[in-house]
Amino acid sequence: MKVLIADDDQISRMITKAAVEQSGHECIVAVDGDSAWELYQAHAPEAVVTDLMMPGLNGLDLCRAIRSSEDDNYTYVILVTSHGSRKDVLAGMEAGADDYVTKPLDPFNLHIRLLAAQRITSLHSDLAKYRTALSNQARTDPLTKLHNRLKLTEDLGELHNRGDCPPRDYCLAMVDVDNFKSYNDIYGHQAGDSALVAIASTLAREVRESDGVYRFGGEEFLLVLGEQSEETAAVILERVRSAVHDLRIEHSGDPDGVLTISAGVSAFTQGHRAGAEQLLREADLALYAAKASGRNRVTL
Ligand code: GH3
Ligand code: MG
Ligand code: MG
Ligand code: MG
Repeated sequence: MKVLIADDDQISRMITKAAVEQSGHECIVAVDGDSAWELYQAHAPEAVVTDLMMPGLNGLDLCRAIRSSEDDNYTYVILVTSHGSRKDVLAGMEAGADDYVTKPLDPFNLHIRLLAAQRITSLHSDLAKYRTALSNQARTDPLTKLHNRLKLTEDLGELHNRGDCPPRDYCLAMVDVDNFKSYNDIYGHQAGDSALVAIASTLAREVRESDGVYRFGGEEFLLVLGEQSEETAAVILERVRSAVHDLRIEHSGDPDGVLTISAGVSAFTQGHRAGAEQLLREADLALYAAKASGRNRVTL
């Protein structure tokens, strides 16, 4: 572990440092509470061994500062206190410390506490990884590996709620596979799944890394194209439509003989500041028009 030691007394500092190093850990040493706080922020140590009484920021202040700044990483805090000061220990634990050792410091005593520190911080880091993995999974469509509707709702919310700044111009494109029910009927559900995967990766390939590609529902996808005019978005969607056509996935139930998509585009501009819900409705209406006028096309 990376262990931060904070003590204003030079002899105590040396004794603690020797003990921590003897336990096999890397040391960062601070001569008072304020520099400890700075070093903590710069180095993100897994554990802190801190004296209670220090000029400026004391051990309790340091504990509180650490606890209120933590997000996913947990820092294990051990207080070094004088003998017999129960009140100090209680205050320290209430401020967020995990454990304490008394002066004069017994290296063995500190060693066994650092073992516990290692176990607890490693548990916390496993938990954080697990949380991240779960959160990603909840936002990913298992079939196509695209982002799902939950992630779309969050991303659109973020676009529209950027403090005082109005959202930048962007476009939405609602994409729907043509005559897909009959594709399933003719070729089977498994072939349908494979076709959706192929179409999904084509959509992702044809737009920029910074654009959003989501599986909206069954055979519907949504594209979020950042900083694009509606006309440019239509050009991009035309390229996407053509790329899906060029996959040449045979579909005997479709007039084109291959699987195709239709798309409806809507735009958020400074002149038309509709909310996300409204833009989704507009894209859906445009998609409906694309379907009504013959499919395999893009409509604004
Ligand atoms: P249109 O051109 O008007 O969009 O016709 P369509 O047949 O594509 O539209 P409809 O909404 O009638 O049918 C959608 C089909 O998509 C029905 C459903 O079984 C299929 N579908 C939805 N999700 C999946 C999926 O995950 N896998 C497979 N294989 N099929 C799916
Ligand atoms: Mg002191
Ligand atoms: Mg549909
Ligand atoms: Mg369809």
